[in-house]
Amino acid sequence: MNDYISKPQTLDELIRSLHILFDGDKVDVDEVKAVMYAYKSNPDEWMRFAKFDNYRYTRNLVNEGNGKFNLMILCWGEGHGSSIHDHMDSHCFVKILQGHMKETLYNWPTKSNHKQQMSKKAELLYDSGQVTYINDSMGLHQVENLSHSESAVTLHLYSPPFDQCCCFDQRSGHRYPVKLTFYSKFGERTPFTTEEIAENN
Ligand code: CSS
Ligand code: FE2
Repeated sequence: MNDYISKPQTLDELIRSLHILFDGDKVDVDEVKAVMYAYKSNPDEWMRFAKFDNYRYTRNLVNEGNGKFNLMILCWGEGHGSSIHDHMDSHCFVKILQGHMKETLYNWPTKSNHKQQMSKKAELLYDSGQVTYINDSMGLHQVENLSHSESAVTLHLYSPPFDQCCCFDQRSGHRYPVKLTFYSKFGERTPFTTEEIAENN
């Protein structure tokens, strides 16, 4: 990999590198993590995608990765978090662009622990610049901005793309399907639908 691919200087260069890395059939997780890590967050480049909502985190589509991946910016207001969820057998890469995030990892509920509290595997804290990765074989997670005074912005890459996932109730392990929607696409607010109210994890 030459420097042009491995050391993207701007968000556009990062997107170009990701297109190259996802061109084939195989995904080299460490390579993708390293390239996302190498991109130095510059708010001037991603500000136009970072649209916040007062009540919950937003998902803002940045690039469709030639059908191979979805790259999106998630905006987390103070105290906003996701439910416990899976990733539909996709790769999930997350880079913190601004603020801090907490990730709580859970084991999958099994038949034997059915209707019991879900078991925590780990609690991790991430600072701006860091990159993390999860797939379903590693378990489930919940992602939160615990700060009461600072918002957070994260860059997510999912491959292959997916538009629904399963969420889980921590107290019972009960699972329910959730449709995932975009608050904006390519910097433009997506038209409001009433369906949206009950969606997203
Ligand atoms: N999976 C969540 C964010 S945490 S990886 C989502 O895409 O909405
Ligand atoms: Fe996730």
